[in-house]
Amino acid sequence: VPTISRHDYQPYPYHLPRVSLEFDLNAAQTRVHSRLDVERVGDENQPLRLNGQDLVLESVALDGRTLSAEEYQLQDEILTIFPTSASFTLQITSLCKPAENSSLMGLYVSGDKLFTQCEAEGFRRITWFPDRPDVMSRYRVTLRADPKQYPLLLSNGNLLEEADLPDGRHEAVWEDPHPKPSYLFALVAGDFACREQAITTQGKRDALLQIYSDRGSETKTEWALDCLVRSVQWDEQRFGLELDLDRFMVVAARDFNMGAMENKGLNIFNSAYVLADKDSATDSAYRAIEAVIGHEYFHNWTGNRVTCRDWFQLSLKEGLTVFRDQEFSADMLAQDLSGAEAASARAVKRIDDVSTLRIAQFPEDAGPMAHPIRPESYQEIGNFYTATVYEKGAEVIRMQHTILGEAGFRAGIDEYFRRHDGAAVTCDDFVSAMESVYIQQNPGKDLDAFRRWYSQAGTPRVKVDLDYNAETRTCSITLGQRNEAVGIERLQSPLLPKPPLHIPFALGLLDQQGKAIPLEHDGKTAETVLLELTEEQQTWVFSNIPQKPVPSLLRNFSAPVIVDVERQEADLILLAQHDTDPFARWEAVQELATRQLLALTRSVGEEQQPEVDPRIIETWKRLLLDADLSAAYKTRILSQPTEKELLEKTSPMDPAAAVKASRHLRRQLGEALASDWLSVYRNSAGSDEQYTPDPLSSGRRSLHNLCLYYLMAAGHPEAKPLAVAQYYGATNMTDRMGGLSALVHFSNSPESQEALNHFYEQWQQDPLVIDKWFALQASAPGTTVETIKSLMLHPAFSLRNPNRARSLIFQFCMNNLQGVHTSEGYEFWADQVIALDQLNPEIAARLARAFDSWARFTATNRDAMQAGLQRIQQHPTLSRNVSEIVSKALN
Ligand code: DPP
Ligand code: ZN
Repeated sequence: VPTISRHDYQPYPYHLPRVSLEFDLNAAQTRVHSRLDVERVGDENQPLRLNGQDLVLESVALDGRTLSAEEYQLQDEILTIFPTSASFTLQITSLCKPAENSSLMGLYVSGDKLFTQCEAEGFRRITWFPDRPDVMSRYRVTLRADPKQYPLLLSNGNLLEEADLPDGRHEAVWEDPHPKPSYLFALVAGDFACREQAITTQGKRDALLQIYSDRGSETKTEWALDCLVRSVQWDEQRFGLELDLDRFMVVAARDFNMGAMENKGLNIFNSAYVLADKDSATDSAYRAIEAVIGHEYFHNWTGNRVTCRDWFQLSLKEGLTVFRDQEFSADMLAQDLSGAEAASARAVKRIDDVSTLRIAQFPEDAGPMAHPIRPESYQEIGNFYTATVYEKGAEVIRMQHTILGEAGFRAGIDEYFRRHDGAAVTCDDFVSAMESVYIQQNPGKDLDAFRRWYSQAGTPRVKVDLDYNAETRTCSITLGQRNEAVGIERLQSPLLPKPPLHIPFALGLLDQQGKAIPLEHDGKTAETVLLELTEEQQTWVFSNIPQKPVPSLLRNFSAPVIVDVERQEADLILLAQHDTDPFARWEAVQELATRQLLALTRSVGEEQQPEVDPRIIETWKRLLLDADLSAAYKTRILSQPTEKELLEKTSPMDPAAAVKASRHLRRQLGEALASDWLSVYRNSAGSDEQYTPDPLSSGRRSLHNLCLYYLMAAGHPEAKPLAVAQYYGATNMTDRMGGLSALVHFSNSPESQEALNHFYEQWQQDPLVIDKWFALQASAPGTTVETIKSLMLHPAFSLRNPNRARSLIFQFCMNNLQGVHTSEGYEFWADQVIALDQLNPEIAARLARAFDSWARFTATNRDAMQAGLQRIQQHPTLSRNVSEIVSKALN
């Protein structure tokens, strides 16, 4: 399999200003006629190379003359034409087979409808084309189909005309006024319900927002449309970016590989990120819909108006757009709040995002797939839609925001669009726009060290040393950074030290009573200072420090690094009570719990597990009863680190010990504070008032469910009856799922089985709810491979539907540590990777990554995982996707 390198980029030698496509749509076989206006930009005699995959070529004509098979070349999914003039027209007719396309890339069938997915390289499954993001064209699209089966025909841009055809079919003609790369092309055909809203933009343009979904589900698109309206307003207010289309459509698909896709003017969404009502969706589903609707809408500027020159630049649009959707969500949580309340509301989002980063990205950055946010090479680009490109990419954008400040960042964004609107550019172009502002703010400095975030993989470690001098009343803080070679870097340049990065490090100091000490820095006095670490090691000295302070480090998680510092438990407890930075406060509590958990893992073989440190229980109790903390924040600060996070910190990685320690701590916290959990549970009960997914009431529900969880963990006599009552009495899905998961996770009892059966009976018609039903069972503690295999025989299970495969197989393989880390578990996993790969390589390659960190596990686990990887590797028909993953893992 060839490896593609970033440095091999060559501009495409032709322009394609106009593309006209005609589709004779049919599920079994669709005929596509394309007409390309081509202009040479490079030297003479350059062949024109077009990509095509799984297509049947019917004819090629150059300037109206049909070419014979000798006049073109067709080899290895490349069609080569040898034009003789500088500008010409190429017409191609080809066939594709949507119903046979289980990869869900290109044109495919979902239910009785047709959808497309083109990013990254799916357009080549539709027609022959230079399928690369730097070729931008204006598209005109004609869709023809049977009006009974496909009454609605959608594509990008504006609807020019609709007509009934003499042969009984109908047609629709669409034109997109904005030049775009092929990966943003989309079409949809089928019968849909539509919910719409007319809006007027900031600049007084009228536009129509539309959400299309299966007939019958239009009752569940109110929230998505509301999120879309708020996304449009937010991008105007925060970034001055306005909708540039007359209509903006979102269409829900049941079968979809990703979360959603930002096709110009015609976003196609996994229905999981569109459909919600109080009876079927949880509060977190509502929040996820808001984030994804925002994300795809924000791509209209960051991704579509300014796109990527090549796929190595993927983080240019993804990192930036994730940062934007995170800010959108945080602003929505903090709406109508101010001061400390707003900060705490925003911190809830920050905590959730950092947890995701640590669970998904830190391990990636330490494993065989480690890559910089701008990868240097790939075999299959589909494998690089990663937590690194997305989530670490967003952290790298956030650091630029932190360094420049809100106004400076906004000025940088304005400059970015001034320079690059309408173009396909690089990550470096983005940093240069930001740097133009940085230089104004900091004459004589630059962002050279910052740019290394784009070329170096691995999570940097920052060591903190504090030195207090009572005589001079000064405190010096020394930061040192370590960047070790990871993944492929080890093989390439194991001895080269990696140069230092530009790391913004936010710091505060508290006195021994927990009061913030004002710090003088850069001519200002503040409670939080931003230290810009750009060298291996630097020291900052703060004066007028009355006593030895307790440092509050990496406030708001100002950089994606690991902090190494020696701290006493007492300092952590002080921070847990007093830190005014809500993120750092949460972090201190996590650190306390992690230390306890690690101690428990070390004594896991001993007869008696140690008692939990009473100071931890005391800290937990105070936080639980603290009237100043919001319920949503309390839920985060009182949740112990997940089994997966703990597993990452054991060395060698020992899943059995991580599971046992987690459960031990959870039970002890449950028992020790039982009466408090119970009273908070009672006080946080909802009334039957109208459900809304607002931050306040969803925070209350999350705390309510957390209390139930600890009560169940403690085996409290009242817990099970409460869970049963909550499950059957719930008036919304959040409470219902809270009751059901408490039952299923903690008691393998007749009540839990009855509730599961009841749940299935009630919601069997709703695929998204049945996904939850599968997922809950897949992640339950008692679930074994046998359970999963019998659930796979359930009539509602299908490997072909990505959401269903994710809800059962991925949940089990990725999140059920107890069930999957067994020899049968690993065997099952390998079997499923192989089976999925025959249908859908993108999805299979995701599952193939479940045991990337196999080499860090205890010997027994390690050998069995390796055997599974080898068995996959030896399979005779492996996709490029899975083969890249397993060969890197075994390297
Ligand atoms: N659909 C994916 C996303 O929006 C890829 N662009 O991130
Ligand atoms: Zn995206």
